[in-house]
Amino acid sequence: MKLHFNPVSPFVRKALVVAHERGLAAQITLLPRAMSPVTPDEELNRDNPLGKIPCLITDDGLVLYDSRVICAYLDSLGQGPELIPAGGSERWAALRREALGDGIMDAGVGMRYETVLRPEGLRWADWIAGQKGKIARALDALEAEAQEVAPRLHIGTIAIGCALGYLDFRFADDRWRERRPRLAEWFATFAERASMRATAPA
Ligand SMILES: N[C@@H](CCC(=O)N[C@@H](CS)C(=O)NCC(=O)O)C(=O)O
Repeated sequence: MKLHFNPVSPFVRKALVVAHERGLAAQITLLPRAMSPVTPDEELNRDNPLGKIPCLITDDGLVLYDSRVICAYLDSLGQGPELIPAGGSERWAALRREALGDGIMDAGVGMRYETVLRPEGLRWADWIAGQKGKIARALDALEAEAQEVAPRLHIGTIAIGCALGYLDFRFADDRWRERRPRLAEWFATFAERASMRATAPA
């Protein structure tokens, strides 16, 4: 398998954590990409018309995007307990938490583009404040349910772990841990997993 990748993308990290947890990481060749919404990469665009990473090319020649599809594919291969629960309330709780983690990453990546890529005179403070509000509310919701989040490794906890890792990497000054001690405690343990250590943003 081949993966269009960048080591600082939280969505790529999510796919790679799943690959590590399923014992598949060694089967993936990484194809480094350094594109952005304003500096497209033609090779990536040929595989993913949306121009986004992660994008996986399977050994059968299937091209898969986005991270949710790739994670579901990797979960269908590999070994050990499945990361996407097959059914029941556990499935919907895991998928909902995946959406929450992905949403934090979407808001964070969007803010990063707004502050780094967009020319200074065109930046929009209200839009950035709106994204910060999404992240703050999502973190508060996770703090409120931290006890339930903790016990099981699944796609939801992986997405949340990658989202918190991205906040530490790009927005450390925002100090998300303040007022969220239970989530911070959960993440301190989760971040020590071998899969998380192997994929930490450089
Ligand atoms: N929903 C997508 C989001 C992927 C995404 O936003 N990736 C960013 C890098 S972190 C990207 O490729 N941005 C380039 C662009 O938007 O043109 C997923 O889950 O894979």
